[in-house]
Amino acid sequence: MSGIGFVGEPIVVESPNVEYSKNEIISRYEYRESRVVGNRVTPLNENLIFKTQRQVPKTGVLLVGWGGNNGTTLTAGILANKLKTTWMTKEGEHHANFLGSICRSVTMRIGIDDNLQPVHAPLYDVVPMLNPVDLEIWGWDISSMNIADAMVRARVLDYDLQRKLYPELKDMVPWPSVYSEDFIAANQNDRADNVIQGTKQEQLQALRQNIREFKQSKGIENVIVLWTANTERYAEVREGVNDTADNLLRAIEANESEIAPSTIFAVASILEGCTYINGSPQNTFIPGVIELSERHQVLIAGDDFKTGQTKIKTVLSDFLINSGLKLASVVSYNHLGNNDGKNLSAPKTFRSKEISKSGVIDDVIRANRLIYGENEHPDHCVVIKYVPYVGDSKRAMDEYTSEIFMGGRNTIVLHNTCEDSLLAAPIIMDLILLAELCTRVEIKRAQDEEYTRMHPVLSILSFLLKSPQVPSGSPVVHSLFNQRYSITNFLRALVGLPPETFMLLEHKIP
Ligand code: NAI
Ligand code: DG6
Repeated sequence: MSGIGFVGEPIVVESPNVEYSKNEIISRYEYRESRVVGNRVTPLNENLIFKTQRQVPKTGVLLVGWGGNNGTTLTAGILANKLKTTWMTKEGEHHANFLGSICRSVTMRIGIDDNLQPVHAPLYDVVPMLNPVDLEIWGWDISSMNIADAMVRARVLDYDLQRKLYPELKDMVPWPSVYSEDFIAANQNDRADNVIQGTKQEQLQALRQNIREFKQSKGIENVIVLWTANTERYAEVREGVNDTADNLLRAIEANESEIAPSTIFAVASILEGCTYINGSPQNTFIPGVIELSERHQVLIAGDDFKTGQTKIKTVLSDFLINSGLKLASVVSYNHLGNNDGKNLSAPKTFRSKEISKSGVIDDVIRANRLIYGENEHPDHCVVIKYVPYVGDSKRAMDEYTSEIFMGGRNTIVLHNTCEDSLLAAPIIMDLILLAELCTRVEIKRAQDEEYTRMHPVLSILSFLLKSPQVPSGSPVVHSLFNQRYSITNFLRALVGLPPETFMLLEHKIP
């Protein structure tokens, strides 16, 4: 019998390298790399031990920008799954689902069966993961509109679904937030009726108090703070202001103008020991914030959710260049009519998005010195236009031109139409679920006494982010499949399984 097998329950690895106890999974893992000096390549092995807590703590997420399209769509989507809501459209009855989430809708190969055929399992059955319907959600917004009306304002979900969820969401009212007109587009001003007054230090204290009260009132053990508010302009990195953790804390006390609202949120979150995720492109993680996260050993991840166009771009550029074709020009147009598009119509906020969207093919280019000279790079142009009529239904048009064999040209044109927030919401959920898992993982070298938490900068979440933050000195990987296998291989490592190699040697030895 042949066919792809599927395990529909939590997997248990039987190996001398893995121990399952009531509370922990301990995995002994041989990490293999090769050191290259000139043309000499030496294989290296390092023995590591992972320890994963099996009990998922009660977890809450605080969304900054809760009343926006992403925030309301995520909240409504998780609630609809929890309530198993069904709704009608002209196509018939729909059921809540988690399509678009790698944690809930993707399987990974875990081995082979007796017939040497692959067997797959859901990611959430490899190690214990938070079930999204158990997540407590709350947040802040500069707009005081309750989440039910904000969902209606977003014009993302079907009418009948909105109607069914409205009563459940109408009493959820975002907390007032930190607002600075200088950091987002002026066209957002009329939304800002829910703002914390006072100095930056007072704002920081108010946010910290919100986090503490959320924890206490709902009995939450682990809080994650996630920015899905408007894209800000880049903050200037100034010596003595935001270049070190101490300077940043002093600058907040001194009410310095160049401290962005998102940075105040990141600082509040870190000081409260809460993982902070940045879903927008701005440079929230200025050096002072990164140093603070390292000092407090609090996890951070960013920047900018990776939904449609950029995912395709990283796949296509990888496909073209790693097929030996010379990608020479990439032109990406977007138009959209939601509030994100409105905010991005200002040059300073557009610039943040342009930087984030433009860097995503750099690593695949630099890895190939056969095709590209040292400073050579394809033309790469990113255009975003605000067209209110299309609402959340973003249009992305891309043209890829490559040089092929013997002077030929290969041009690929794509047109993608999709509700932006329906792509973003499951990605936000995955960021929360994977970040939560990372708070339960500790690691050490076999010879070390003590375990440590993972490096606070969570590069493992790169699959979900356009412009991944990585630990200082670590390479940034944009290739989508490499990013995905870095997640699934990491999960395999937590239960003592070797990385996926795709070699299928069991079928190649006569
Ligand atoms: P949105 O404009 O609908 O929502 C943003 C919300 O943030 C609004 O409700 C606004 O009132 C609020 N806000 C603005 N400044 C705030 C502050 N200082 N504190 C608290 N709330 C504040 O935008 P949407 O579509 O939800 O996107 C959110 C962010 O996610 C944007 O930065 C966008 O660029 C980014 N993003 C969105 C993607 C998508 O596919 N939808 C993908 C990648 C990134
Ligand atoms: C215009 O592109 C609006 C943006 O907020 C994007 O929709 C968002 O960044 C998603 O971009 P991408 O490239 O991941 O589809």
